[in-house]
Amino acid sequence: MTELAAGSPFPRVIGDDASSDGACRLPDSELLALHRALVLLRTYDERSVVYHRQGRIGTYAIYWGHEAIQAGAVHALEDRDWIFPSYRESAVGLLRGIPASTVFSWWRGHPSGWWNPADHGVASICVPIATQVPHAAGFAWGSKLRGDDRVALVFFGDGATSEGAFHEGANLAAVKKAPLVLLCSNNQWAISTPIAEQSAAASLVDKAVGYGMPGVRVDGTDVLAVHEAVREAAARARAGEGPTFVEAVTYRAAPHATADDPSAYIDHDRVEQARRAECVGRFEGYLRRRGLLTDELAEAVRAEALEAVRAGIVAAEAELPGDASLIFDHALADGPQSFAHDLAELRRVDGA
Ligand SMILES: Cc1ncc(C[n+]2csc(CCOP(=O)(O)OP(=O)(O)O)c2C)c(N)n1
Ligand SMILES: [Mg+2]
Repeated sequence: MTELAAGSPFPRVIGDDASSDGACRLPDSELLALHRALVLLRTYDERSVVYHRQGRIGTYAIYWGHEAIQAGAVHALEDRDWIFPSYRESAVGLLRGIPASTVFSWWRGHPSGWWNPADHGVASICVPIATQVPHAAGFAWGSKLRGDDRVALVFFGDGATSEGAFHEGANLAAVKKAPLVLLCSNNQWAISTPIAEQSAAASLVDKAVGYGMPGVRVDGTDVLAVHEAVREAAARARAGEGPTFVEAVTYRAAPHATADDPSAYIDHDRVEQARRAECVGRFEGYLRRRGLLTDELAEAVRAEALEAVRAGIVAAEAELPGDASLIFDHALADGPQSFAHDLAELRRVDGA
């Protein structure tokens, strides 16, 4: 079995030291905004694992190490553009103003965890693998037909590229020249299935050729490389040139989710290596080399994020239990009569 070699044989901006850092055209204010975004995502993720262990949220899909892909991509979009997340990007809405309490409520299975996608340009989180890809392709095509200049960006994993829904969405978007960015977070694992058993392609980005769209592969631990790749892809989309496949390569440094024990299948050395080269610390090193980050500022950013996240879990826990009827109310516009029987049964069994 071959895995992608450790290291970064593909474009990156953040080097190991000042002499290997590449050029970056972002203003200092944007670099610091990216840093706040990374720290907020990291803090949300780390606290979520604690809250899960305390029984305060349900099963949780950890994204530790994916923050550079998520923050780099969101910051490369315009506010009017739409984001289509999978469960791995459950908290990406925090970067668009969705309160932490809402995302915690989602993981608590509470109705206050639902949001209106139009409010923040963030679609509902999709758990069935790759189903968000055709949603995003359809949205992007609609945006083109209406001429409203909105790009869609869809997040999905390496495993998702094996799904029919990925193929259908990517193919339709390319044929219709829809303004779509297909962003693959290649963490090299689909639960316990390694990339080598997932695809025989030399790299996932090679799939772009078959759909007739450009593909670009970047180091997913380099927030600036991701930002640049997505910015260029979004510009192409906006210019009417259709979708782009961006493969952001990382290595899953945490369990698939809180219910997973990867010790039976993962390469522990690679995990250690990935944890040492993790994306938030890498970017902080870059900012320090550029004289933009001090210990005091780093501490203040962390404290602000922690406060937002702590307030979020407290607010989520303060919600009254949702009424069981909501399960049925939001399933179908015009539900079958059996729903009434099912609800009565639910109330009887659960006392709900
Ligand atoms: C249609 C469908 N099949 C199977 C599953 C079970 N499942 C949950 S996560 C996962 C792995 C997905 O891997 P990948 O696309 O690489 O995303 P990652 O979890 O690594 O972010 C699978 C198979 C599912 N959620 N949906
Ligand atoms: Mg994966």
